[in-house]
Amino acid sequence: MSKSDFGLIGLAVMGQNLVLNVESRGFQVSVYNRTTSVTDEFVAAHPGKKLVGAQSLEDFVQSLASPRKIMIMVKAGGPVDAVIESLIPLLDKGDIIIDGGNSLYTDTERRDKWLGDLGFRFIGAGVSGGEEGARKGPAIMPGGPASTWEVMQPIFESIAAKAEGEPCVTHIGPGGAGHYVKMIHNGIEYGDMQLICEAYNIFKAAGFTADELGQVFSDWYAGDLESYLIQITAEIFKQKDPETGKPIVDVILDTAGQKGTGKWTIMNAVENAVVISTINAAVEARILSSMKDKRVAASTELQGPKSEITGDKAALVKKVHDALFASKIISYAQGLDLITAMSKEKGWNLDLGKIAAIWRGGCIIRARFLNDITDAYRTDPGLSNLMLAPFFKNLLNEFQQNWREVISMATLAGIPVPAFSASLGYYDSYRAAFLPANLLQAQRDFFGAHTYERTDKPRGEMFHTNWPDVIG
Ligand code: NBP
Repeated sequence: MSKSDFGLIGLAVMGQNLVLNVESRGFQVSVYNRTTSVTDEFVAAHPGKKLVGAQSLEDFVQSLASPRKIMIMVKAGGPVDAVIESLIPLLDKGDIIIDGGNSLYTDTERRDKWLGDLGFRFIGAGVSGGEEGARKGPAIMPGGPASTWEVMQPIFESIAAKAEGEPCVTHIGPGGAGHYVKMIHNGIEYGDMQLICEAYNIFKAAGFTADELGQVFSDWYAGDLESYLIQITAEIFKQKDPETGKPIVDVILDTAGQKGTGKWTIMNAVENAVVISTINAAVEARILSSMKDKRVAASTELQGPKSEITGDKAALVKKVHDALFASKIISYAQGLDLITAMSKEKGWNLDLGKIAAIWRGGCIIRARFLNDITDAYRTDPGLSNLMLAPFFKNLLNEFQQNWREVISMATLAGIPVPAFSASLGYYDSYRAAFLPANLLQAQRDFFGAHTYERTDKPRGEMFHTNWPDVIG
């Protein structure tokens, strides 16, 4: 039998679909899974396809053409190291290992050095799009040496989604840059999802039925809010539970799960002193949602207004559209700001125009307005914040009245809108020539002699006041 062009280890949902995608582009693919019955079942389920199922890692490695191109698609963390360790004795120098899972970028940096020192080539590639994306075309964010990317480019470009005729894959940067950008993608995804949920909660308080909500989101999908997440939300509202006949959304328990990427994004933002308040609010909203028992108990203890919104439904749809769109711009602005900061910190020289361009297809955050984000960074690669690009500046100005009204309305009705509020708080703080940090500096100087700068003296010159003694 001829040697395979590509090998994949880890035949869970992502691995299986990626293999079928690669095979469908004309490549022969070898596959291996720790639990070998999974390999057998997978190969047997796809007769006539150019698949080689291996029972041992040795057979798997031997079945691959040189230089070997091996993608690992296993659970992030220890399993990735375990697979790499068992592969190392079987490989030749120059072989390429690609980690396609959601690995923490610092793990990718460590593996990049580890494998590089041993003479192997390593790519840490973020893959987005879930099961369907993996099968039909994901967005791929590969990081590693440019020379290794060039070897992988034909396969990656053939399996990636296409947007405006361009493949949704590009060489992101060295080392852990690919997994880093995937992590921020996921942070933005958290923000997007939470904002949609807050819009839903307002509509729910205004008495919208699931059918009406399905229509609102379908209409939004047909307009400027077009995105994958808006599309699936419309479908969710239309779906009925086969057991009860009720809308499925009404029988799903309101406690959200999360894996690691949202939390990692927040930790990285704190380390880089970048504000990602919308994404923070989204992660915290999931945490609060998971405290179901405490919330149910507190709901009869802590008082608040009746969560009811009245008024014209069509007018409310327009207002919430504007609040959602404005908040969404902020969520992307914050995520991209963090990428900019990290790119500087690490000397990665990341191209935000290219990153926005590959997010236009295949991935979970794909959205029509990513075309406008791409244009904004292509026009001005040094853009200091997305909000300041003329297109987005105008939109934020156009939407801000309704944005403020929706947050006020929700707040007065006691409906939590943490991500909408965090987004507006960011907008208002960012555009504030004055913030009350003068008082904060006075407090710091009072209790800790931390000193302060003065408005009437050059920056950098520090002053201290002899404050009164308040003890005793
Ligand atoms: P999982 O993350 O559920 O991992 C399951 C796979 O890992 C199985 O093939 C399992 O083999 C293998 N595995 C484990 Br667990 N420990 C192993 C070990 N010590 N040695 C060898 N293999 C081991 O699979 P997934 O949901 O397909 O995701 C794969 C990667 O892609 C993850 O990093 C995930 O975060 C990322 N990702 C997932 C999605 C998604 O929508 N699911 C989207 C984007 C990215 P076994 O069969 O023997 O247990």
